[in-house]
Amino acid sequence: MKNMDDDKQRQLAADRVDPGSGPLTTDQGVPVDDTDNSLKVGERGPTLLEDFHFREKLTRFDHERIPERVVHARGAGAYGYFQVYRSLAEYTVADFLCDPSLRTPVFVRFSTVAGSRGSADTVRDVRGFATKFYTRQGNYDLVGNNMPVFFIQDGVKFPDFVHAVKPEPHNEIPQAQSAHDTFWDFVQLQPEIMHMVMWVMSDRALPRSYRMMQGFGVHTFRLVNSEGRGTFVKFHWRPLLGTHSLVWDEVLRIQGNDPDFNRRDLWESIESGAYPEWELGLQLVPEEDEHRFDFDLLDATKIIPEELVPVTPVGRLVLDRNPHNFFAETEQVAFHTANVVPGIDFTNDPLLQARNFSYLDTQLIRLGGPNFAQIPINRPVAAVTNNQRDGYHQHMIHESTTSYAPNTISGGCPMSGVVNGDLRGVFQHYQERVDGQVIRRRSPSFQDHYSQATLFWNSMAGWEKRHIVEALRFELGHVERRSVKEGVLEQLAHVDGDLARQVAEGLGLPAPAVTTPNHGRSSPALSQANAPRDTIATRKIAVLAADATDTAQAGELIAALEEKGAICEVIAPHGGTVGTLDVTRQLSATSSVLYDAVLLADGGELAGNGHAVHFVREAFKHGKAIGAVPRGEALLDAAALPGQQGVVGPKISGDGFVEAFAEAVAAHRHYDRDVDLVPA
Ligand code: HDE
Repeated sequence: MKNMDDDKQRQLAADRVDPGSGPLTTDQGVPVDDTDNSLKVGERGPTLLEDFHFREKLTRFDHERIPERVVHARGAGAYGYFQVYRSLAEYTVADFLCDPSLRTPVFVRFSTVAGSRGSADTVRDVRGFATKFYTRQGNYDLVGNNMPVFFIQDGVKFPDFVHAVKPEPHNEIPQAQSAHDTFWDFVQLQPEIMHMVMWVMSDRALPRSYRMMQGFGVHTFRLVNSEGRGTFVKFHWRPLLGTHSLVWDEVLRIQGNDPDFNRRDLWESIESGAYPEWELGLQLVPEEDEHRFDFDLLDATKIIPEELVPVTPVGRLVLDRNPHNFFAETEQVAFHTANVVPGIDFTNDPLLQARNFSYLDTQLIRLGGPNFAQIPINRPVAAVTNNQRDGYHQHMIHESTTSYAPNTISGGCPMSGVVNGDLRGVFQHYQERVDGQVIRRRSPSFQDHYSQATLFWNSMAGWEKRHIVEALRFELGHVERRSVKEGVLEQLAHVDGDLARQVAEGLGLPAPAVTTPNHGRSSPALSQANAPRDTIATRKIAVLAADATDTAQAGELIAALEEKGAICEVIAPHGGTVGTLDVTRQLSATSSVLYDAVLLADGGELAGNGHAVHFVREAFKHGKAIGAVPRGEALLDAAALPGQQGVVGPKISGDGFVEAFAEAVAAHRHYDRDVDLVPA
């Protein structure tokens, strides 16, 4: 069911305008006779200043851009709803978490971090996962990432970190990449980054789709119930489609083939009715257990291993509606970690504290003044009543004669929401006792920078470890200064000696002499190898066909795979049709990297087609499932693949083939193939 009529959509409807078929007018509503020629003295003469339409049109154009976000500039968003499974009143008074019958409207924006607005989607980077809940008690923003930890512990380091990872200041190179000297120089000097470096060098930084990645609130937050009791909480989003990644070589090629890969994927899936879904999970820690762990809950470079505190599923998020206008909605949406509602509060995590300053501050410059909460996408569905007036772009016409409190002239309005001492429904800050010396220092409980980086490494499957080593070799291979590489190797040696040695070997540098012994602990929940792989829903399968293809048979296979939720596209040497099948794209105009799997519906002609052979080899190199009907055997032979892992057919057919192929596709990637020999 499309969520057309929630409170937020009803509110937005009043702001949506359709220029329709009316006459062209100026911004003042004056009809314009001609927008193709400026007003001139004679047909070849100078343009006149009095041409107000021409001046307005150019002025508006000159002012079309607002500053892009200083980080997370590139993104894509969608509307949907959140619904809790059961009341969480035991932990929180947040209305939207206590009423299972309530669907709270949301807007979610996914993003990359380092690149500019126009950078490619598939880069090695963290992904933002920011959710605005339009609750009846006001807007709540959960501004998270697809990785559960962060680069730094204290917000005062954020400008340093961002300056280091962004393009270098002298030549603004490289775009949307961490593979350069300044980032790794920062890494070698700031060991708290090492846990996050492990995540960013892993496949988590290459999500197959925004719809197939986890989300995390990162910080420890606090839920507060009606008795004022606090419970520490970590927020987790889990995608129903599973957590899946691309491979590095593929990522590089997608950047050229489709720089909008993730954005398009989100848009198309929602347009087609395949609404992405996540489950919200909570890790709950009673206040009295604050010091139970060998790390500090306030340290955003640490996870709470799921084996210590399980993730309890509490609700679901569904995205079911694309925005109507990218700028008005996705670009102007303004998230802020301090947008909380009664029942959700902060902790003293020094990173979170800094964010609570930074997000409001950044919107003032980005959106041009203090009234940005009145922009339709940002406006709460809850009533806004206060004495804040004036400033750039005030859209409301406040009619009261007073704008101060207390007052008698307006009967004391707007007045505190506390009626007869009843505090329910108003935001009350959690009452925490804090004592301490005013001091500019990091807590000793924040000093262990390596144990969880090692935990992450130990938890990886063999192929995940291989990918991390390859990623580090690539990144450090792009660093020019030997001293920086050596400094990073020394840091890696504190995570795991073998890891440091493998990276050093690739770089042709000596392995660090001093290594820290590995503690040997692991957390299986961290490995993507342990994530469910039980569906082919929305996986894109390229069906390679040609004029001689038995299209009746291919059509049946396509129908059977689509029945399981896959999306099949027919790729052929030419456009138009082959037999009874419509060709989605001709071979020379597409690439295997845009698909999750390949079905060889024909061989003969295709076996002699370089594009087709390359397509199959490249898909194999990237670990994708390959299915071949008997007629496809010649193409399979021409591709000369070294190995059969994830290759189905051509000897089996019918239902057995469909089931076996679907299983291979659901596995997502077959990483243990020997691909070094594949010339693609
Ligand atoms: Fe952000 N971050 N951040 N960040 N962040 C911004 O806000 C900042 C941090 C995250 O789709 C900015 O509106 C500081 C952690 C997301 O619009 C800015 C610190 C996490 C988005 C800002 C952090 C995030 C942002 C830029 C360290 C994961 C995109 C434009 C103290 C939990 C939201 C803007 C969107 C955006 C500051 C650290 C996630 C400048 C100072 C940790 C998903 O305000």
